Amino acid sequence: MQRAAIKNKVSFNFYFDYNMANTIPKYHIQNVRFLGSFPQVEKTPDSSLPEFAFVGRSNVGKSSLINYLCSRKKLAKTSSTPGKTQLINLFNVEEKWILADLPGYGYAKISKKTRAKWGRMIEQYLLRRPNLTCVFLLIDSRIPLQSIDLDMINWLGEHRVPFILVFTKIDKVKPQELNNKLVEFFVPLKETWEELPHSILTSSNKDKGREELLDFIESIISPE
Ligand SMILES: Nc1nc2c(ncn2[C@@H]2O[C@H](COP(=O)(O)OP(=O)(O)OP(=O)(O)O)[C@@H](O)[C@H]2O)c(=O)[nH]1
Ligand SMILES: [Mg+2]
Repeated sequence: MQRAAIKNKVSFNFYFDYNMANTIPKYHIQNVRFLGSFPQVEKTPDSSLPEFAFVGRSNVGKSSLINYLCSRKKLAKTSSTPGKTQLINLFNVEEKWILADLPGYGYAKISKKTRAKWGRMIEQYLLRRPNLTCVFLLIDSRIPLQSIDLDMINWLGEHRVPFILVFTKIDKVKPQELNNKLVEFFVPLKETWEELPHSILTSSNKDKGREELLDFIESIISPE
């Protein structure tokens, strides 16, 4: 029910805003409560709060973005070694929404068996979590579109899971180069998608995109 109702809220507009760093943060998050780590969706606690999931390839910066959004240093465990997050980690934010940190996909250096297990965990979570409201699909802005990311984008579309794209690590790319990379990124998508997914550019290291992401969440959890 919630899914259908909220799906309409996810607009598919694509625009760039390079000037997102504000000196006074618009959002101050006071309360973040860790709800636990869960090996599969069936074990996650029921909730009627809207849930936003952070999904993406290993090492793309999911946990860093979560810490940045919540202005906490060690809420979600980060690491330069891919494969740090291995379970579904849930956090209650301000008793208003739930944030889900998921394991990364596509990490070559783990065993095939573990990779398949994580893949299943993510897929089942995305299909079966009733209060899942929107997926933030994180994409490393430094590299061209990877086939595994394209597969994920198309899979989300086919299964009608609402999502937006969140480009990470934009501090690592010069603005003009970033623009070119983004234009290239969307070329294959234009072949199959009528409208391009809504996209937000972020850098957890250089404070970019926090307000826009939180504005987006706010617009869904408290419309008007
Ligand atoms: N320069 C830069 N580095 C970043 C940024 N975000 C994350 N990183 C770095 O990228 C690496 C991976 O970050 P994580 O947040 O642990 O990535 P993850 O997607 O949670 O990784 P897994 O849990 O292993 O799937 C770390 O070394 C971070 O410091 C960013 O915005 N800019
Ligand atoms: Mg992580």
